[in-house]
Amino acid sequence: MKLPPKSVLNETRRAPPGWKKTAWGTVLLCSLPMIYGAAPASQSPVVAFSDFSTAGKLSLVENASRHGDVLRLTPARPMQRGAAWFSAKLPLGQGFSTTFHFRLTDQDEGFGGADGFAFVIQNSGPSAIGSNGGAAGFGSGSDLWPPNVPGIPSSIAVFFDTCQNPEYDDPAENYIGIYSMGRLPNESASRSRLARTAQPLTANMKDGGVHMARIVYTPGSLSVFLDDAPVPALMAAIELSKLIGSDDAYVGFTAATGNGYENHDILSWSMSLGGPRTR
Ligand SMILES: [Ca+2]
Repeated sequence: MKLPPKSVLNETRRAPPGWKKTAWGTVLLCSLPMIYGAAPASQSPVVAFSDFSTAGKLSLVENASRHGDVLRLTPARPMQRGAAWFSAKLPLGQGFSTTFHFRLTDQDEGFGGADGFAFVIQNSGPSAIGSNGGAAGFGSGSDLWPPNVPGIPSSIAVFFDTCQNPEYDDPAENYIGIYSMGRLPNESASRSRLARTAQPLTANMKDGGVHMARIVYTPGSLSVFLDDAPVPALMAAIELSKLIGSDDAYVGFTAATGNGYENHDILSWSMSLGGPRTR
């Protein structure tokens, strides 16, 4: 499979002022001002699910479903994959902020839960989905892992990975990574990993408790916050239109299971659009 043009990868991996690229990702230099406080304007949310007791404008794909008042991306069964997309493209070019709560439960005994879920921005369509197992519903299937289906082209995935796959060079069974192959089918592998969290994460994402994530895009950078931490867990230099071909995109979630499994539940989801402000 061809890699994206080198200029694209170099562009997305270049650290902006105040940040430094390291072996594990891009980090904020501690001695510099708290520029990560910039976040999109507080406008009326364009996505607002306080729970999922009603379907709203969601496109549910494969094994994703509403389960009571939660969005269950996959049930805790082997070989599942699911996606849920907001049914209209959103104009993301001026920035966005999205917050969601998630809970991962009923882990299998052998793997202790797998494979995780992703918040995905994509320019492919409202029925897009990738492979199962470690591909987490956004990536291409491994040569070692049927079904060998392609990942979602023109996508960026913030992957909350809960299973360490040696074939993908995963650093742990509990980390967050940002993945894109540009216009090509995405992968959950090391060559598509633009950034990942330092290890270990303070939070155990598959402890069965409710966790909160916030993802902030300002043109040129994407930051990911976990739970109530005041600083981002990770950040990557990203220009949406250069990676996925447009500033207008579908947004939503994917998840998958393989031999290991767990319930991947989203409990709430909101998203606002707009330009930078100081929070
Ligand atoms: Ca993995």
